[in-house]
Amino acid sequence: MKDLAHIAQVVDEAARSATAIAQFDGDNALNLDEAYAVQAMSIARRLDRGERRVGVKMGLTSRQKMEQVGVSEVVWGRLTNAMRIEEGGALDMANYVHPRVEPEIAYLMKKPLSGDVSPLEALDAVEAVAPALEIIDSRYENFKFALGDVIADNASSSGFVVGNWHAPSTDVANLGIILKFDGRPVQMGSTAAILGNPIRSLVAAARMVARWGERLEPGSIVMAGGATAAAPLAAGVHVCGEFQNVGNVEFRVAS
Ligand code: 0L1
Ligand code: MG
Repeated sequence: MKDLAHIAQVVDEAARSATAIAQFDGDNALNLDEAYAVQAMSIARRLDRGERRVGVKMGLTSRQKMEQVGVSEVVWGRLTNAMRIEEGGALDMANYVHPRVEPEIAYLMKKPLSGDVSPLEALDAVEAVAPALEIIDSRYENFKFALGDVIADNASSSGFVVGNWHAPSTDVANLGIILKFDGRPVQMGSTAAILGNPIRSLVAAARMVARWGERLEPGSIVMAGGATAAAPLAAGVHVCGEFQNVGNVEFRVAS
């Protein structure tokens, strides 16, 4: 019998102390239900320490991302206020194991959304859209994991930065993106890489959270998933995501 609460403690401690851990394999390999149960328990530990839920992240929403980590299903994780980095702010490498950054689209919800919805219904629940960057940091050694591992580890969620909000009618279906380190392009892509259109990620988020008795809450943020492969961060680097039509989003890594 697997001790899911103990596994939740292990992943939570790994994230809190920025320490790499081994995958859960053999008798401890996690199926999907077990993995999402572990994720819920590890986030409950954060909430017990005073963090607040502020939204949801979708992960592995592009082919490039799936290929990068060898996993082929969309996943979701939970965002807390402690993960948010101010736009233009700084990140301290000491709080991460091996962080990577990827450009995304963020949705701000104005109405609750849950279950099977159409793209139009999803858009009707949106208050605003913004360019965003996600910092992912798998707590597993060498960024190597199976599907159950990564779900248990909150879909590698560790930080997010949101740029300026725009009206929900803003067309974000196919925007060019350049991710730059110190002014040098390190990734290029389009928001169309996010399930063909980021609104599909919001539709998937509504469906997936409902499976766990949750809904996307008004005022919460949904990170729609990476539009390019994730780029490894290094001390001292200045990171800028340049998004066609909707502007830049930036932070720096403290040296
Ligand atoms: O946000 C993501 O797409 C990451 C999901 C987990 C896989 C990874 O750590 O790259
Ligand atoms: Mg992501």
